Amino acid sequence: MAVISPSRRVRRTPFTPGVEAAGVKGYTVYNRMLLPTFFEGVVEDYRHLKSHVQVWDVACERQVEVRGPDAARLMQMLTPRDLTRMDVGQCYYVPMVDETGGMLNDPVAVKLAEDHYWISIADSDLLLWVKAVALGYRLDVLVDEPDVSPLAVQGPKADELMARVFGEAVRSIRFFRFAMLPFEGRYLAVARSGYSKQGGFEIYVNGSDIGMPLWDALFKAGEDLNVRAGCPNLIERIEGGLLSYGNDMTRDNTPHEAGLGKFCNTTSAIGCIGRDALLRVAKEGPVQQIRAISIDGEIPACDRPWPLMAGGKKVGQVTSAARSPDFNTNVAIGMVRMTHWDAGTKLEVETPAGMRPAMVQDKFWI
Ligand code: THG
Repeated sequence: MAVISPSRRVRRTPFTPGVEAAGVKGYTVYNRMLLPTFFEGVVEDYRHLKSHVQVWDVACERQVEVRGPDAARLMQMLTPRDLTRMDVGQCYYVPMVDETGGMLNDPVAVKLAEDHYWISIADSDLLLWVKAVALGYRLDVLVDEPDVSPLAVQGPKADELMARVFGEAVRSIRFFRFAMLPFEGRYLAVARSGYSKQGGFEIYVNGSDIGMPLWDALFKAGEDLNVRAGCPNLIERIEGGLLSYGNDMTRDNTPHEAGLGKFCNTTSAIGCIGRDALLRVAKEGPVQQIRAISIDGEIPACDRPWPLMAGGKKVGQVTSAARSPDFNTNVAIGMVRMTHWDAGTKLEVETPAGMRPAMVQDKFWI
């Protein structure tokens, strides 16, 4: 296997020394930053994530900071989700689209104050878009990338580990809300969220200098909990239907096609970019949509879209796939045309290793 050659363009994170000491075996690049992909092995990591607790270097979930008198106005321009009821202390999963309704990113918005937000971005250069929108509309806001690096604590023992480091207050944090909790004299946003279905937290580490001290504190406190370094797990995230921007949807897709129509309030989110385009798709409905798909037989890594076929015609594509030990099938995410998207529909998927039988599922596995 080839390596990723280190250079300034591929940024290390505040936690990279810890990740390397833990024996990281695979990396990908996300927002021009290192993101671990496995430690022991994808299957070993998966089993451990579902049984114990892991600490994830997800610093590559970079923040776009929006601060100033027009912050709320800019945020509402950036997403078709209605933000009028969003309180300080809340996180919202917010699709962001261009003027055609094409998805630009699917970040988590974090409301720190009435005039202060972070946009915790997926893998696209959203900072440039946000800066350009703010400049073009002459808004009174500062838009920048702060020195904030998320560290996730995920798995069934995440509450216990976090309570030992941040105190019992973490247990009462509700899903997609955060509390400001002290670590080494600095207050950090600690949210109940994360890119797994196993439960857990994300710590928005404000200042690279406390990255390794926090990493070490979590490992010291979790020794008897069998804490390990981990990372977003391909198998578990497909089982849970967690979408990956750039893989499962791109600028070619609307949020409705991506199954994110429930996060779009096109009638109330007035003034958002892409509203007119989305009003049309919301009214008529999408002609293709994300589906959970099972695949039989041996499959390679999915590093390009695999055509989904029915009667010799292309009716969609698989964009993420992996063997699931717990569900004893290959679990996959695909975009399927309306004519073939009903649960139980039998299809064939054209993988680089050959044709494989596939079936549209009624829901994701977890
Ligand atoms: N956490 C934070 N930032 C992120 C991610 C994250 N930025 C990049 C990427 N992940 C953005 N994409 C997602 C995708 C799914 C979810 C969060 C971010 C997610 N979805 C839940 C679900 O689908 O079950 C809950 C959504 C909801 O109900 O609001 O958590 O993971 N900080």
